Amino acid sequence: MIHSHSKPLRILVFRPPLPPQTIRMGALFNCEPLELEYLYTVLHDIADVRLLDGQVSRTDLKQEIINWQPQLLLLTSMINSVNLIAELAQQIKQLPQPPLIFVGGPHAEVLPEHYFSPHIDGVFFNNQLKAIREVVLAINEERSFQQVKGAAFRIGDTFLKNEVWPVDLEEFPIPERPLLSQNRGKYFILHYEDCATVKTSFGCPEKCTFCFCRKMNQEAYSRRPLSAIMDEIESIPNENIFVVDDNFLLSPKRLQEFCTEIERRNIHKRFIVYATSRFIAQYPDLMRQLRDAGLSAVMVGFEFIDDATLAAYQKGSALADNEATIRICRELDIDLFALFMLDPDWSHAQFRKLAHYIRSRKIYLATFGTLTTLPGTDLWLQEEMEAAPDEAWWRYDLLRLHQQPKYLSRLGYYLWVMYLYLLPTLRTDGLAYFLRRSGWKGSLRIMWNSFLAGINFFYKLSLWP
Ligand code: B12
Ligand code: SF4
Repeated sequence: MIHSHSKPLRILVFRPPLPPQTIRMGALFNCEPLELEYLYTVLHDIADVRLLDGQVSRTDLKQEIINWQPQLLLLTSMINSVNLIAELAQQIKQLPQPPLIFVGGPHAEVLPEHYFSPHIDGVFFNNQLKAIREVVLAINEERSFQQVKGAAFRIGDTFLKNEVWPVDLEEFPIPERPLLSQNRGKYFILHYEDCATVKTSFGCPEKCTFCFCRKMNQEAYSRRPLSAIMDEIESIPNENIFVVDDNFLLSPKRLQEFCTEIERRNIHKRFIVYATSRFIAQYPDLMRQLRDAGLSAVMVGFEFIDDATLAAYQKGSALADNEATIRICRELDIDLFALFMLDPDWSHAQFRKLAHYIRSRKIYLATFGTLTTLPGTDLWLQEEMEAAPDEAWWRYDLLRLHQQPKYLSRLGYYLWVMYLYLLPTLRTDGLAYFLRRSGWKGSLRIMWNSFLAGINFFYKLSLWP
């Protein structure tokens, strides 16, 4: 647990544990909760701030609140924890002197109204770091905070949603990272151990209709100044850095500058980034420069294996770009995490085709999500979806089915998902790849963790289909 020196207002910042229904992939990746550290950074000079990461340590939140008596509880949430947050808030409000409860995070950024409940006092959806600081300053000075922009506050039975205000990325803070040092070794992505997280840009200018990320940041794409990013990277002791931008490889000019700065400052890191296959296919030379600057892994939304489906979802990349990406990454020895989508309307033949594609292209690192219509996306609007008042938001873990598969039983569908995940470890060339990347010990750990994730997958599905 992290806390700053004694200041007037006590603020507990909490990342809740995963809802019990969540199919845990935590054995394969767990990321530094940068959002908690950002909140610490902008608040610890005006309040006494404690950070609690419920995903790396077992925490009894209620007991923590009874013991420490914070006046403010800040909760961070994604879509899968909307119900859990509502339940937590309800329980906490039953305590004798409950704190004010504020919520933020990726889902609140697009759909703050999903958190409007009688037990929650405020929801932050834009320029959140500035907004929360304004609110805390107002509380400290005993002023009203209900007009603060970028947030919605409960007034009696209704929520008043204030206007948005522009984020000034020139001023965006460089986060202090107390949790990263305290939980050394607990944040990792597969074989990238002890991994820090950095965010350099917000939103994405592409137009994929299933994508939630491009709806964040008020549907705009904006970037932090490069000099601040380089200072931040320089200040991180960890070798591995996961850049959590939705799309890091966008501007060739900026990426050239990035490479130049890495060299000039003599920085030696390994970077894992998200990118599109169109960019990688278009700029193989720049990819080589980036590799020399430390780019070690790219996570690329391949999504589907035919152009018609890619075009139908307005994916700006074509199958030929995916093919070129496989080739370029292999030549440059960059880890390629290919992100695929599975459509519950597929027949066995279509699943077999995908399995064949993975095998024939020798793809060893891949994820398979169930094509999910996330609220707030273009797809959600196109399909005229509506959420039920008692919607089970924990189902939105991007794996679970939301409809009966067209040609398969539910079990049949999930067996395909499992098979596709296990495919690389079932092949000798896949094993050889892992051995080369992580050695015997690392490979055994990854295989053991995959096995545990598989057991967890079916255990959770049998309890909560
Ligand atoms: C890294 C990442 C992960 C990491 C975990 C990261 C984490 N910190 O918990 C891993 C890989 C484990 C992961 C898992 C999952 N993820 Co994820 N993940 C991301 C990714 C790529 C970046 C998130 C990040 O680190 N951002 C950096 C931090 C600093 O920004 P932030 O969280 O948005 O917080 C900012 C503000 O919101 C504010 N803030 C945050 N909390 C609060 C609270 C208060 C009170 C206030 C005032 C402000 C505030 O502070 C920050 C200031 O910039 C996003 C994509 C994206 N564009 O966000 C997807 C994303 C958030 N993930 C998503 C999903 C669905 C999941 C999973 C449920 C399923 C899955 N298969 O991926 C699981 C759930 C795990 C969980 N923790 O509950 C979705 C969420 C959709 C939604 N509507 O909520 C996203 C948007 C991707 C997508 N496919 O659309 N994820
Ligand atoms: S490229 Fe990626 S982040 Fe950008 S809109 Fe498409 S899916 Fe979303």
